[in-house]
Amino acid sequence: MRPAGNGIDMTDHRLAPDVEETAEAIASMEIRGAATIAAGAAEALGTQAREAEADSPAAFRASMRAAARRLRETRPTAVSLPNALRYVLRRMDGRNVDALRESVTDAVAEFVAQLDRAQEDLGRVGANRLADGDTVMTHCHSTDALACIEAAVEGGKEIEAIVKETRPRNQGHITAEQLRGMGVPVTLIVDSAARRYLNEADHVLVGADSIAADGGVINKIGTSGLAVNARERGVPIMTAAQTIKLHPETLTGHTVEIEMRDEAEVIDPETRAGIGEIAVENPAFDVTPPRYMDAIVTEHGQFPPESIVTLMRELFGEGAAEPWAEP
Ligand code: RUB
Repeated sequence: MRPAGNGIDMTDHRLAPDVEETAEAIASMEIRGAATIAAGAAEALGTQAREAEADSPAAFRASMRAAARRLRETRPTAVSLPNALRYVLRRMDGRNVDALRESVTDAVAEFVAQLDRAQEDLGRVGANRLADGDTVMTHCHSTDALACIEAAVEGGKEIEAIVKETRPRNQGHITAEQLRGMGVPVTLIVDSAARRYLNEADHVLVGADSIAADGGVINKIGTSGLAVNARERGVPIMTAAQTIKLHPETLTGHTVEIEMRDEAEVIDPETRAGIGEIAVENPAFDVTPPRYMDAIVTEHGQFPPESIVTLMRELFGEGAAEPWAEP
């Protein structure tokens, strides 16, 4: 099979324009953050189901697989993306195209509702770890992490935040804005000031793109350094992550691919040329070993990182199929 450059698969199925747009938005980070990516990808599959012009169940299924493959290839690290595609494709069922279409639409609605519910539930768990008057240091922008602060604030606790700007994309600005929306006092700092300001923090709170079977937390680049510093300073650090972030392939020994992004995010080409011949690297994520993380907060409660494998087995079995692959 040879997909055309415009995203239209020439063999047996066309991708709905919304699938192509969503894929481009995920790749360019217009849609970003693991939970939001998962919801966007699932909804794009829903559009594909509605708009697929399939004259047989086999053609419909093939077009759904093609859409899932296009979405899957956008960003490699957040496992919520393939987990979302798996959730929907596994529930695709029916004897004719209409029934298949309906099963996908239902699965997408169920998936998105579940994401929202999981975030609310884990928010309440995470909020229990925060005390009235606490100051929380954040890294990047995580909707799961913010759900914990929001639940604490709604529960009447006064929380302050120290927000790392998170170079190179400055997702800390989004975090700062959303925290202000909750009425939380915010101090924005550059990433390299984190260790100094840990003296004033009661907690470090981050999200996750993937969680490995050994309890390693894969999150925005800089998380691991922050965790090591937090441990050295005696500041507890927690990851807020709904179970869609658990990486089933790590149960069978696979490692999580770390996305390398465009060097121009680090330095603009003109400034770079002025410096002279230099190498530039831009890894988007890093791995925090479980020994530097105090707790992983999920919608099923909080876990020491080393025990997350038990929950992973329960929810995902011993591995992960790829239902988008051609049979
Ligand atoms: C975002 C990031 C977030 C996690 C969790 O990276 O690392 O901490 O995705 O977010 P990027 P959420 O900006 O490169 O996508 O809790 O919203 O799923």
